[in-house]
Amino acid sequence: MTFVAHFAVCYTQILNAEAKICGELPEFAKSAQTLREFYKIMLLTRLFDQRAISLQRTGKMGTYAPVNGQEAIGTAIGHALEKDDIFIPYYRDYAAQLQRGVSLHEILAYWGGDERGNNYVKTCHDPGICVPIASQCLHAAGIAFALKYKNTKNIALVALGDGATSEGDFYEAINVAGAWQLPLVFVINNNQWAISVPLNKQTKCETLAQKAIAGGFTGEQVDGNDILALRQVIGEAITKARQGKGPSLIEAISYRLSHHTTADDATRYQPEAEVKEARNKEPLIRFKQFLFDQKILTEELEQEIQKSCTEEVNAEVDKFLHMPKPQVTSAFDYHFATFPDYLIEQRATAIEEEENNALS
Ligand SMILES: Cc1ncc(C[n+]2csc(CCOP(=O)(O)OP(=O)(O)O)c2C)c(N)n1
Repeated sequence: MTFVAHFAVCYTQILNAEAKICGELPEFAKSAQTLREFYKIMLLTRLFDQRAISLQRTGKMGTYAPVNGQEAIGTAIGHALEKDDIFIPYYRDYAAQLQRGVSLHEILAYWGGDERGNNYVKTCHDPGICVPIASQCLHAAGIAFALKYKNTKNIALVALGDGATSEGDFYEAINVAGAWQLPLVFVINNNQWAISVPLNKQTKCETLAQKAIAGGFTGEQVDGNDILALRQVIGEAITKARQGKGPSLIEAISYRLSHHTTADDATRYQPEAEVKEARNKEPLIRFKQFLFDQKILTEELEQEIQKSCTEEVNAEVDKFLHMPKPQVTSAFDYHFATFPDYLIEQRATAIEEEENNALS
């Protein structure tokens, strides 16, 4: 017997859980301004997340998917992409979306069931949040194909969870990305859980990164709590795609330090000891410690950043709470180019009922 092929999956960490540098410091990490920007985005996302949960708990917004503990992934994605690239998000990508120009009040509107939350005023070429698991991978493959076909230098980046890698849509996208050498980067937020299904029940694979190998391209792991490693690895994959060298897959190892959504109770299935350990590894605390150690942050500067993030969140929440009521027809108008008869009828009934309610 002879071996006909060899594969390897590598793992990158630059800033470890003890906030110590354990890898080569990338060029971008030499800019104090860039590092403060990372911190600000991660903090803004965390504060936003807390407010969004409060809005749901007080009946002012619908079900919401928190991102606590996974802020570094979106921060790196948003920072690494160029404006004209296309980001195809799933529902834990607020940190990336806000850097793309999506307003926080638009995200709140989305979770409030308001169609205007899908209509990004400043970032209209990025698709909206995708909840049907893994379907966004195929949208991303189509988008990446179009970018290549049109000979642009832009790339597509799609985000997904660990559970999504068990879906047929994911495997089909991986296959086509490799076969057609698409300018596409897959970023998996491996937060160890798909609602209540732990990773060891999701797959027998040693890594999720290795799933790319079946598509004929590289998959690698990165510490998903390490903003420096994430920015480096995602940046390299984007450059590779932009140079016409094909797709990549990145598995970012994180932990979901929250309920799956506000409709879930993770304390019923996440082991306490595991959560405690994950809290010690979370991205914001270690990065803050690193910035203080490097004297890039001081107490005063940190408080300034806290204040400006809090003000931004307050202003966006205010905007969301004061949005004019959506048209009742918005529940119908964006699903079909041509309405089926039954929806024409339902739409007319909805308008009539709204008018009657206004009169009574
Ligand atoms: C096609 C499809 N099947 C099932 C669901 C129900 N569902 C919502 S979230 C979720 C788990 C997804 O887990 P994962 O991909 O790991 O992402 P995470 O939520 O952990 O970030 C499931 C099964 C769905 N939204 N879409």
